[in-house]
Amino acid sequence: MEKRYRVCTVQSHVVSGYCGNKAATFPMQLLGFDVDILNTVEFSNHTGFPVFTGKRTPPEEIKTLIDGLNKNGLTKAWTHVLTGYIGLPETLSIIKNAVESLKEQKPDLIWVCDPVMGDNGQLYVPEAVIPLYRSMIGVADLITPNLFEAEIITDIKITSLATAKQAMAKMHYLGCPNVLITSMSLPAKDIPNGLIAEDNIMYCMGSTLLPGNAGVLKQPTQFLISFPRYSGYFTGTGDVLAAVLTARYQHALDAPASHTSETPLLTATLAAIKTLNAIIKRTFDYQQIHVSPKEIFQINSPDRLSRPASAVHRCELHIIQSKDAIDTPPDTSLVQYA
Ligand code: PLP
Ligand code: PXL
Repeated sequence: MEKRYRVCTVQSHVVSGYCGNKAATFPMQLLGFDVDILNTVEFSNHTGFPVFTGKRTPPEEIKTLIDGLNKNGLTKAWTHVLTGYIGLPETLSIIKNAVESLKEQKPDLIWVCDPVMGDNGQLYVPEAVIPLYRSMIGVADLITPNLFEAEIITDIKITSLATAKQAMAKMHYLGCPNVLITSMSLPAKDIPNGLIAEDNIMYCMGSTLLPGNAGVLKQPTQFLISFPRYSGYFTGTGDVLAAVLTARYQHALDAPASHTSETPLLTATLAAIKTLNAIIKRTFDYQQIHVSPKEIFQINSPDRLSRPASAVHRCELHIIQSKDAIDTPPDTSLVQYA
């Protein structure tokens, strides 16, 4: 019988556009998952617009919803939990406790945790969230920090391949068996042979260290993948990546790559990046025609009020239009160093 998967996704909701749960739901449904949606905020639109209205869900409301689900036994139906932007430390604690207690009943529940805290040196959650994430990483099966988040979690400044590897080791030490740093740049001297070193290229780095191996000092299995960086304005890319990765990771566990020693994390990451790349490329092509360079410049301004809302709107990710690329990742060759 075909296996059934049901994921609870805990992230933002926006009425208009695609980030958080709005970006994660359709791809996971398309990839065969039933999706239970828990919204941590309900905003008019993403926060890159000049204005956003709405509210965060108070932590006690999240607790009430989980209590209701528990009473009907509905949380037991979850095979996966995906968490993204949560924001409030109290909510994060509630989610951590819920996942921990579910895992006691159901040890094979998979938690994919995107520890959303900030980007490009800027923290957009209260500082109290930082130690909480550190303490919960040992409960997660797969974490997807961006470069800044990996630095905050590990207290290691990542400026090279060596420091990236140290940070990976620390996140394994904190207890997470699978880590994917979703986007980073590297100094040219560190780029392995065969990988492209150019300004418009970024890297993601993955590492797997299964807990059983830790005691025998086994080396983690690591990989580095390069992908093109497009000069436009994109919001929700990290959310799509984590969602597609969640589904693809399960698919990789169900059908392990038999011909190679490829880890499920690598198989899943290759598929997820091919899909995300196609979504970004399609969005980029649209922006090239419909958003002027001046508007892109204005949108990237730190002063949100000077951003033209209509242009920000024209930058939304083309997720629905990319359903073919979600279903079947395009056969683009990704340069990969393992
Ligand atoms: N991964 C890929 C393949 C991307 O193209 C991008 C954005 O362009 C990201 C990840 C973004 O990751 P994050 O938003 O987590 O920094
Ligand atoms: O994509 C991350 C994200 C999550 N939630 C909200 C956002 C964004 C990005 O702008 O605005 C509300």
